[in-house]
Parts: sequence; structure tokens; C-alpha cells
Amino acid sequence: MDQLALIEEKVYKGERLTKEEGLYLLASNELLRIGKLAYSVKCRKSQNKVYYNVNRHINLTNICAARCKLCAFGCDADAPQAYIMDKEQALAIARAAVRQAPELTELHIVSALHPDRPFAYYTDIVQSIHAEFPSLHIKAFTAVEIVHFAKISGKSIAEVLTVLKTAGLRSLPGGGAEILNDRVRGLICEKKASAGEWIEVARTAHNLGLHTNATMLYGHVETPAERIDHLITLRSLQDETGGFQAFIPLPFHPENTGLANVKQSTAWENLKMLAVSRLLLDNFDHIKGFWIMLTVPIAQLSLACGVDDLDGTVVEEKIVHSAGAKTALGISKADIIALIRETGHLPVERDTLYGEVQVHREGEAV
Ligand code: V47
Repeated sequence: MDQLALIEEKVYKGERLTKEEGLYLLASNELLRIGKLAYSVKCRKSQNKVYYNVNRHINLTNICAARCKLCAFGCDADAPQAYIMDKEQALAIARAAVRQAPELTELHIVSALHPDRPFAYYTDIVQSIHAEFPSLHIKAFTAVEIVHFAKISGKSIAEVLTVLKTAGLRSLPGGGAEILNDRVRGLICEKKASAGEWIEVARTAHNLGLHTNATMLYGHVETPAERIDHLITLRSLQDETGGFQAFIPLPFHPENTGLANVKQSTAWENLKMLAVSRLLLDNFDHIKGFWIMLTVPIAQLSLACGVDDLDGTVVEEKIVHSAGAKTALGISKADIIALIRETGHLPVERDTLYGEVQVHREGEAV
């Protein structure tokens, strides 16, 4: 039996894959077999459903003290594109978003690490949005931002999260994880939270009853082993807390970053990474194919490789568009439903915690 057949047998029996098996899969070019295997896991977990949500991204500021090499969004305060929203501007975006899409369920709020805005600036915005739109789920602040808030406020991570939770924060997005390895972080994002700090925030959030997502930014300076170690680190924490909802592999976009010479990952590599993530992360319910970073065609193909969630309508994306992404800034609900339907899956609008908002059976109006 070849090694892949042994891996297939393990997966069909529901057995956990090892680091070595993960490395074998990453190095293999049998994409169709790997994709099919990952798809069998997806079907076990979410049958023929594919999820999306109606959301809106808000980035409060791009002024950043960390200025990571991987990032084209953050800038200095005196850069021509520098901006920071005040509370009224953030509220105005939330109001406009609800006006444009009354069915909006989620605000995804992340920002740069502003050098001197106090913690109260962020809590005030969360509190004000929550007061005006109590049924909107506020998914905000990456673990990296939480570490920054702890530093500027002198509070512990648990205190920061508790204050934000009281203000109306309901869950955390998965950004800032990059590769959870300090060698890699030293090369691509040396000034921001370490791997250990990122993990500590996720653990603390889960212990406080806040669900989080996890991302992996790949396709820059990391080795295959560092990618697989990243997955296994997340899998171990998920065994401990069960607090992760979705895993989101993010292909690196080099344009306008400090790593502009890096060759961007290909469709082949992206699909394999999604499939391998589905196979290694046996304790994650959802693998998200973020269409904005993958492109719509690859996101659609990813539904045959283990992905069961395409993220949302988004409306306005800044982070990866600063780095050369050519995808649209947002997508309509009708378009996302149509592209899921075309693959033979059942489109399901979800809320942030995967509660089903609307199941789009064939022939039913959107
Ligand atoms: O944290 C930054 C990444 C992330 C680049 O949790 C880049 O539901 C590619 O985390 N090329 C932000 N990626 C996006 C993110 C996210 C997106 C959608 C859904 C969720 C979720 C989370 O984007 C950053 C960083 O890892 N990023 N620069 C770049 N040049």
C-alpha cells in the first residue's frame, strides 16, 4: 500500500494524522485524492451544507506601531493614506451597513496597533455600537490587538477581554496568527505578539466563553514543517479548550509589503493547503475559504477540497487589497448563494456562532 492509501485508511476510520503524515500530504502532488479525502471529512462534519454570513468589515485605523514586513495596510501617522476613525465615524459605518443590509448579523472589526490611542477608545466604540445595535454580533480584535491593549492599559489579557466582553464583544476573529513560530515571526512581524502570546489570548478568550477563529498566513518565509507545526499547535489547544470555530488559511499577498519579492502561492498550493488543513484539524468544525484572498474561482473549487464556509459579504476589505488583491471588495448574498448552489451544496446563511439563519433550499427565493 502506498503512504497515501495508508493515510486514506486512517482518515476513513476517523484516526488522527501525525506531523509526518501532514508533511507527506503537503509534499504530495495527488491533489485530487487529497481533496477527495478532505471532502469526505467535510461531509462527515457538515453534510452537504456550505456556510456564509452577512457581515461588514470595519478597520478603525491603519496607523501602526508594529509596521510588520508582511503587511501593506499599516502605515506611519504622517503617511498620506493614514487615517483613524472617531466613534461617530465608526457608528456611521455601522448605521449605513444596517441600512444597506438590514439582515446584517456581524461586524468584523480589526485595526492596526495605533501608537497612542488608549484602550478606552476601543471599548467606547464597542460599547456604543452594541448599545445602538444590540443584536449585531461584534467579532473584533485579533489576539495581537488584545496583547497591544494589555500593554497600553497595564491590564492582564483576561482583564482586557473581560472589559471588552462587558462592552459588547461577542467573539474574536482569527487574524494575527501568521505562523505560530518565533523564527518566522522574527522575519515577518517582529514587533507584534509572539506565538506564545497569541496562543495565550486564544486560551484565555475560550476560558472566558468567547469563541475565536484561527488563521494561518502561508506562502512567505515559512517551511512546510512550520506550517504543519502551526496546525498541530492549534489542534492541541482545541483539544484543551474546544473554543475555536473555524480555521482560515490565508495565502500571502506580497505586493507593497516588505516581502515584495516573494512569489505568490498558486491555485494548486492553495487548494492543497485547505485540504491538508481539513485533514489535520480533525477537531475543528469548519474550514473557511476566505474568497477575498483566494479569489472567487478558487474559493468555489475549495468546496471540493474540504472547505465548508466561504466567510461573508464583507462589503469593504482593506488589508489584503492594500497588498494587491484584485478580488471585489464585497459580494452580494445572491452571488454567494449562486456560487455555492452551482457546486451542488446547500447554501446556509449562518450567524457568527454558526446558528442557522436561513437554509436556501433549491427553488426558494433568496
Ligand atoms: O491578521 C496581512 C493577514 C489577516 C497580508 O476570523 C495578509 O473570520 C495576505 O484575519 N497578504 C486579517 N494576508 C484577515 C483575517 C480574517 C479574514 C477573514 C475572516 C477572519 C475570521 C479573519 O490578514 C491578518 C494577517 O494574517 N494579512 N497582510 C498580506 N499581505
